[in-house]
Amino acid sequence: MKIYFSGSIRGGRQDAQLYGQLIDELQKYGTVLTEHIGHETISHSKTDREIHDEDMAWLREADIVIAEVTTPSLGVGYEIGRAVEMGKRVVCLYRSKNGNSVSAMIRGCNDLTCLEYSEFADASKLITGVFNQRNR
Ligand code: 6K6
Repeated sequence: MKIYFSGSIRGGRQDAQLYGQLIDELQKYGTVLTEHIGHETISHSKTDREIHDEDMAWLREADIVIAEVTTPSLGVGYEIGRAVEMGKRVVCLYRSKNGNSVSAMIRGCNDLTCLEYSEFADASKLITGVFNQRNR
């Protein structure tokens, strides 16, 4: 199982540590193609074109996309939209904090699943459910 984990980079890195925990959890179920999203520092050595093309290749290769969408990010929204168009299974995880809510274009999309959680332990249970379920 190839898993594409999507999480904010230029949208803000306040949840970077949590992304790392989620990626560790996802590695129990398959290969996470985008492990770097959970690293404390992300390399600046590639051009934007190289980043885009490399990420799109991984997205095409993935069996499932798991996106953490609490921190709004243009790149994450773009990846979700492209993945939906590719017919991938897409699961968005989010925390409702400070009254902030996820975009209606994500929560209102019938072709993906949005799951709310509070703590990492809850997210871990949701992930178990996602991978124990054959269909969306
Ligand atoms: C490094 C430091 C600052 O910007 C970078 C760029 N590096 C990236 N490397 C790999 N993937 C990236 C990078 N920038 C964006 N992405 C992709 O977009 C990832 O797959 C994320 O899921 C998503 C984040 O988008 P933004 O808009 O928050 O950056």
